[in-house]
Amino acid sequence: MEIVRYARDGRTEVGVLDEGKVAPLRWASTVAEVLAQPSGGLRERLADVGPAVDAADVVHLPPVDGRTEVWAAGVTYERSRSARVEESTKSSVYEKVYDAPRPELFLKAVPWRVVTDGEPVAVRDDSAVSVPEPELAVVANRFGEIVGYTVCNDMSSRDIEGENPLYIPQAKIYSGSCALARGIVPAWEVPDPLGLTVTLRIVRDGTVVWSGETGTARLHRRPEDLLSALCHSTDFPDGVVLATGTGIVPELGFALAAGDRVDIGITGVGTLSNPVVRGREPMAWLTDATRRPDARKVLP
Ligand code: DO4
Ligand code: MG
Repeated sequence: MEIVRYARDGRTEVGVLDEGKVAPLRWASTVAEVLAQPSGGLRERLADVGPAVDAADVVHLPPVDGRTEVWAAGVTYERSRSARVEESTKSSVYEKVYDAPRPELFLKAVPWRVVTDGEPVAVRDDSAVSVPEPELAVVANRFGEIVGYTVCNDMSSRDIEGENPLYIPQAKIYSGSCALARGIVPAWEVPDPLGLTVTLRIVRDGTVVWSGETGTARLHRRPEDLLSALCHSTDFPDGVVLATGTGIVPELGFALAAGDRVDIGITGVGTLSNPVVRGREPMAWLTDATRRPDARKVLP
């Protein structure tokens, strides 16, 4: 079962996807409203739905809206630590943060800038070495309780970040840099979040040109500790999505190219597949919902 946001007959709804059918929640029309609820009783509230339709008859939208922010943690796997040390002119900051009590956390995206499965992700046109970062993301409500999980692609410009860590916001936050799977899997359906397999495949001209795999067992920090650090001094009235960091980073010689496809999977949580474009212009549709790639199917 997944909490999904979708468009149908010109309306945006929030509902539950189960066995190929989508049913709208009777009591909420935004994910933000769902995440403003306490976790107690959520299971029962997710059963309070209207008539279901075939999932094929709706257009899935990213599972975030309103004031829900997407944040990300960094250097939470040994592979990420070693990759930053290799790419950066300031390697010591990454070595220090890996074991420091305070984790690295950064704002990744606001809802309108998030894309979902099937929509393009982008590499900056001033970056020569960009990569996808497949990450387990926790979804928390306004009370800081983990209510679900999803898949995040934290697209990153390695060369820009590597030049100077102060460039991280530019390397990480731009149009097309954040993709989330189309659904949020409720926490009770992911009993062992530290026992998941994460896979990444990059397809170019029909051939897999890079692939990798890791497990969330290798996370160096507990997701609840990352969330607690994030919520320490910040309120999230409509909840927050927190990507927990990548354990898969291609070697420095590899760079994503326009036309590639990025396929990510996390067992029990979901999949995310996105074509890659280059530059800002091919992502201009983000600023205007009527220009979403699938908009024709959902607008009146
Ligand atoms: O320190 C830079 C960010 C690293 C990151 O995004 C990750 O480890 O996933
Ligand atoms: Mg990352």
